Amino acid sequence: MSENSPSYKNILVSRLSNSKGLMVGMIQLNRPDVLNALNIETMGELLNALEAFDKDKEIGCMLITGNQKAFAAGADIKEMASQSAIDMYIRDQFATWDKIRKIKKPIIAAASGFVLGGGCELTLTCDIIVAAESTKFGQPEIKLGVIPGAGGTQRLTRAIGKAKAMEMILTGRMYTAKEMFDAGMVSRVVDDEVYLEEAQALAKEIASMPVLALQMAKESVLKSFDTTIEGGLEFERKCFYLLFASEDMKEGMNAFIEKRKPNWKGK
Ligand code: DAK
Repeated sequence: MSENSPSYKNILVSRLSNSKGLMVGMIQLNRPDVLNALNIETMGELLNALEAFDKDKEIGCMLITGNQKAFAAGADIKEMASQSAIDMYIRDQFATWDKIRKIKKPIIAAASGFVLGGGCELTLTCDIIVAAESTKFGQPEIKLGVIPGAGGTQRLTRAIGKAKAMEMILTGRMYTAKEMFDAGMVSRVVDDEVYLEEAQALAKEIASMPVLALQMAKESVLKSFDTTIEGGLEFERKCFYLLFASEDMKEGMNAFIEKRKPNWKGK
């Protein structure tokens, strides 16, 4: 079912339903003339759509994609070029990027074509990256006289380690999907013809899981990036205990014992 809001100019929004009627919220970046360059308006629309899906009880998982030629070739250079440091500081137009990090439900990036700069950083903000074989990943900011500004130096380094992240960021070169899979950033590389179907199938599978457990699993995994092992284990245990207060936990365990399929309530 397509439900594009007329107020969105740069993204297409739709819902995909799985066999249980649970939904995936899909967002397609749609500025093909500029390889989906992420201008401020597009990022605002993306954030709005993600936040709406995050609050929507029917949605269990979200998917962000672009088109065959580009997931996104970075932040919009033409929009950025004339800005002063103080303009950027005062307007804080990039604050939308921080808010994407706060989305509770899992987000899958279905990547293809160019995934560069802010585009690459956007995939790193997602929770799982499925990439078409011919996808090209890169952090070319160095060639523009800057550095990654939306988490690339931090999330990429955590995803693929210091040596490879340094090479990518210091050279600005492009890397294949297979290289990024081998490096541990991409979870799955698939044929160009089917990358979107594969990503959608994965999103539907995830959307069929109990949503509170999905959210707490996501939160716990992300916690591992900014805490000690002790702190992380403690956080995980509290989430585990907390889920015993959910109806879905009772349903999941009873369904197992009664040898039937669970019927999730999302509470
Ligand atoms: N911005 C604006 N326009 C872009 C663009 C971009 N990033 N990338 C491509 N385009 C436009 C081109 O200008 C061209 O427009 P016209 O000339 O037709 O008007 C059209 O898209 C087609 O591009 P090309 O003609 O260049 O296509 P090619 O196939 O020849 O080349 C390319 C494809 C991807 C190799 C090339 O377009 C390219 O190098 N693009 C720029 C890639 C890049 O440098 N990306 C990094 C941008 S910096 C932050 C958040 C985010 C960021 C920073 C801070 N905060 C939260 C603080 C992110 C920064 C960046 O991403």
